[in-house]
Amino acid sequence: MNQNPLITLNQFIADEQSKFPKVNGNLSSIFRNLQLAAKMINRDVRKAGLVDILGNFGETNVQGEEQKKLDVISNEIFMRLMDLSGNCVCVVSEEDEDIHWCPGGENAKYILAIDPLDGSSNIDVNASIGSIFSIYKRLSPDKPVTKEDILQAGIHQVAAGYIIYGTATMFVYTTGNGVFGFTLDDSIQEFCLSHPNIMIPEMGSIFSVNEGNLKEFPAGVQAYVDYCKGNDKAEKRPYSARYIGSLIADFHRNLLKGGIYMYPPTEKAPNGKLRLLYECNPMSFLVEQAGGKSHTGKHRVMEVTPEQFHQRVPIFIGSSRMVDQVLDMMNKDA
Ligand code: AHM
Ligand code: MG
Repeated sequence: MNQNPLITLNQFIADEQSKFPKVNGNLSSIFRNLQLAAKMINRDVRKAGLVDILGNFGETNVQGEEQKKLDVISNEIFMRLMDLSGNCVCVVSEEDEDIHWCPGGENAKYILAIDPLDGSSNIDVNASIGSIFSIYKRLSPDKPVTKEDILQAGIHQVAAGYIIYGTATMFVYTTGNGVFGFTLDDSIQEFCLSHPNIMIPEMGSIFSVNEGNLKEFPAGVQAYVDYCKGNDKAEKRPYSARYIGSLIADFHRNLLKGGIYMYPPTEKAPNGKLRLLYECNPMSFLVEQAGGKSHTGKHRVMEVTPEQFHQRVPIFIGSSRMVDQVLDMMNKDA
């Protein structure tokens, strides 16, 4: 019988908090509500094939009620639970053009950025999807929140993580002291520690990129993709191509096995596709905490000061030596 102690996410967070007696638990309460949101979204994702909630947003059902898409439902769940937490000032979400201000949260300390359900093209085809979050502290707690409080560079994140709704549901997060993964035990509805102190291998043999766009990538990126496919026994090339089109699924696999995920600039989209605040920054915090790297091709992702809430940046993220290699090839080409 497995003698490993059962550690739930709640227990783990409480233990971590007790190491810092001056910490007052406000962040833990946000985590409790994030966890609850994760369980509620998990429930809805799991029954999506049974109940007709896959339709397009805006359609009405037989009762004349508006049917909602899963990403809209997920967004509402996060907003409601952040409103209830009392510790969140506002939320920036991929689903909303404007900032969501939490009622009664004027004096709260934390700001949340979320992609409530990432990988939307995968929802209807039963492939892995996920939720992403990033948490910042407001800069001056005694003054009204300004744009600068929300537009902080990724290096100022106090916590970040994702929930992957895959073959199992996992909650993976960091507060800057390593990366920890918890798997949902359906029978007790608790996230249990399954992946302590995750470290990404320094070198991997998987590359994840939408090769359909290859001809539009900068020449250095095209050269790197070519290199990934080249033959070299000692370097275990050719690497394997793995791309499902769901950032969390691709990232999660590469985090555990070693690999690189890329969303390069293209002619049509010079800043790539992925959003800085709630896709690139949280993943970058996680990967760096796990010993990997994340870069836009010009800057370390977490050093980019955002200018807009929904800003996009190109991203090269994963095993450190693989990221170095693609940057090298891009520099040679520049
Ligand atoms: P979404 O937030 O609209 O779901 O888009 C983000 C997704 C990522 O999960 C994924 O890696 C990427 O878009 C895939 O884009 P593409 O289909 O252009 O390769
Ligand atoms: Mg997304």
